[in-house]
Order: sequence, then structure tokens, then C-alpha cells
Amino acid sequence: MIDVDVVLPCLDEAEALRGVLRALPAGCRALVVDNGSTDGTPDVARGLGATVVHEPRRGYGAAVHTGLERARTELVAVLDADGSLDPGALPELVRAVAEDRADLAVGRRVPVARGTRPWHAGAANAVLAAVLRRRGLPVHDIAPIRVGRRADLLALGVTDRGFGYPLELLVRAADARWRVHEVDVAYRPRAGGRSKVSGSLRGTLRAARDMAAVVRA
Ligand SMILES: Nc1nc2c(ncn2[C@@H]2O[C@H](COP(=O)(O)OP(=O)(O)O)[C@@H](O)[C@H]2O)c(=O)[nH]1
Ligand SMILES: [Mg+2]
Repeated sequence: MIDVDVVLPCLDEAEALRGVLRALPAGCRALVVDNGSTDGTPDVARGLGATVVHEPRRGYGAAVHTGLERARTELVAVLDADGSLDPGALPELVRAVAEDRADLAVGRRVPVARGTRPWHAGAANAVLAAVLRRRGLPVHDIAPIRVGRRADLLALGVTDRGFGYPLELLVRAADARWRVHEVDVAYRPRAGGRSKVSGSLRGTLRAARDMAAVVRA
């Protein structure tokens, strides 16, 4: 596989990050974007050879955006750092873009264990995916793992800096008539630490607020 910088947005992921970094396929260069973790995430990352970037502005989108700016490879991947998604899916996604079969390659989470996804997260996801399909994107998830060309991703001009970021990215990709290729990716409960989004009512409400702003825009 060609070399690809893998942006890993992290907020207190020391427990899960180890396994994720160890499972990165050859050619993947980890770029951990930390948002003020207090559990030693940056030390764990550096100890396993990852580059660590600090982003003072809180938020998933802020971390991902800074990671894209700091990445150096032509193709860039973005992956959750909680161990819920297998990094082994990356080569297939990278190939789709590298061989110009897609402008954006994304994963579709397929739960492989009971109780992986709370019902409210599954329901919200189904609704959002249906909205995206009506806009012409053949997707069933909101791109929890994705690969694209760095310059093109930045040129899309995604403005959300919170949990609305992945949805806004897909809406803009649809408007720009990007070819989006979706691949099934095994989805498990996070490997440690705590959920910032779908695992709590607070996180779900925040994500719903951010995403509703994207859909209204
Ligand atoms: N840097 C940064 N990362 C975040 C933030 N919120 C969530 N993340 C990361 O985004 C990824 C997905 O979040 P997660 O808590 O697993 O969401 P869930 O899968 O819906 O429960 C994980 O790698 C988190 O560490 C944030 O505010 N800043
Ligand atoms: Mg998660």
C-alpha cells in the first residue's frame, strides 16, 4: 500500500489507542490529534511511534481539520481511535481512491457483537443515511472511517468543528458530485475508555444538534 497519513482524533483514548496503533497496516503513518486529554493519550501515542498534534479548540471536527492540515501524504485516512473499527479495512479504502475508482472511500459499520450500537444511534444513523441517499450518495452510514485526497478534502471547505463534521463532508461531497465508494467494516464496542458521542444521552444530543445545523444549512 502507498504511504498514507492516518488522522486519529483523540480525546482520552489512552486505553483503546494502543490496540489501534498496533493494528495499523503497513504504510499507515499515525497522526494523533489530541484535544487536551488528561489520561496520557499523547504519551501512549508517542511511545508507539505516532506523530502527536495538539489542537486547543475542542471538538471532533476541529481535530480532524487540523489533522488534515498537518498531514503530508497525498491520500489521507481518518479513523476513530476507540478500537471500534478495524484498521485492517484501510488498504481497501486506500486502493479505491488510489486507483481512481472513487473520490472518497468510506466504511459502513456492521456490528459484529450484540449491544455494540445503542438503538438511538442506529436510528439516527439510518435517518441521516436516507437523507444522504436522497442527495445521490450511495451510503448507509456517515463515514466513520474514510479515505480521500488531502487537497480535495480541504478544498471542500467543511466548516463544522464538532460532531457535524462527517455529515457536512458527505453533503458537500454530494453537491460536488464526488464518486463515493462504501465498504462494510466490522464494528465492535470500543476497546476501552468512554464514548464521547453515541454512548451517552449528552453526547447523542450534542451530535444531533451539530448534525441538525448541517442539514438545515
Ligand atoms: N480530538 C478530539 N477527538 C474527539 C472528540 N470527541 C470525540 N473524539 C474522538 O472521536 C472518535 C469517536 O468518538 P467516540 O467517543 O468513539 O464516539 P461514539 O463512537 O459515537 O461513541 C474517538 O476517537 C474520540 O476520541 C473531541 O472533542 N476532540
Ligand atoms: Mg466510538
